[in-house]
Amino acid sequence: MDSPDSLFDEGLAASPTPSDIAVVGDMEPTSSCAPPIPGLFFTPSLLLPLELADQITEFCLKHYFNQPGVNQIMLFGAASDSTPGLLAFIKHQPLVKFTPFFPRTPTHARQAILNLYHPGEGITPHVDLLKRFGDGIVGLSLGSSCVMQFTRVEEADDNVRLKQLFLPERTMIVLSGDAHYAWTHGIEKRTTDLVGDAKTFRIVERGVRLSITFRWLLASEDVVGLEVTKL
Ligand SMILES: O=C(O)CCC(=O)C(=O)O
Repeated sequence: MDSPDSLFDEGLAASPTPSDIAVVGDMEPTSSCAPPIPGLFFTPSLLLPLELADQITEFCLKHYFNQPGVNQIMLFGAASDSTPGLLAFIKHQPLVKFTPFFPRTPTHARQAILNLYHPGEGITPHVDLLKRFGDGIVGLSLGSSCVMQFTRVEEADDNVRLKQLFLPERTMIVLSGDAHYAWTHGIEKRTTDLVGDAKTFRIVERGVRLSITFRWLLASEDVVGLEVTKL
């Protein structure tokens, strides 16, 4: 969000002081280079145009998150060639060729989950419902950055195998294959993230983050509404 209250820019500390480091405790700096997980596609330089990002964020806040306590909305859309606004942008991004999200002849309904996170909030590591969604999800970060964490399903308790990726606002991530099914993804509840490498890093304050995650539904799943086209 490009609001005067956004903490994204003001939160950058050029060189963290020892007390900054104490504040972030045991966090490890995270880079915005995708960790080597098969099926994870991320290009940090690929940004949603600012105007489109602001427009979508404003629309969602006004129409979907206009009551206290609401932090998740699900939208559904029937199989269609129609790709308005946001979907039109996504459709033309090279990353999307790694998912069957835009087949030549659309036959599957689509779903968008909108999640709103305030600083300090996150999402428990999970694998998406296997029986409901097809492979290949597309996620967008709007309004604020965050660090997404990935853990191999069969080693879910082993922090050594934890991989992390810094998702700046307006970036897009694609999870397919192993990244979608053999790894959990989640966001730790934090108000700050440590970004960079072990020698050069900065502290980034989290602001209010809206994520939009697009999935497509398997044939057996019913379509519950048609609203996804409003994005
Ligand atoms: O906020 C995000 O980027 C992730 C959302 C997510 O994993 C979900 O809704 O299942």
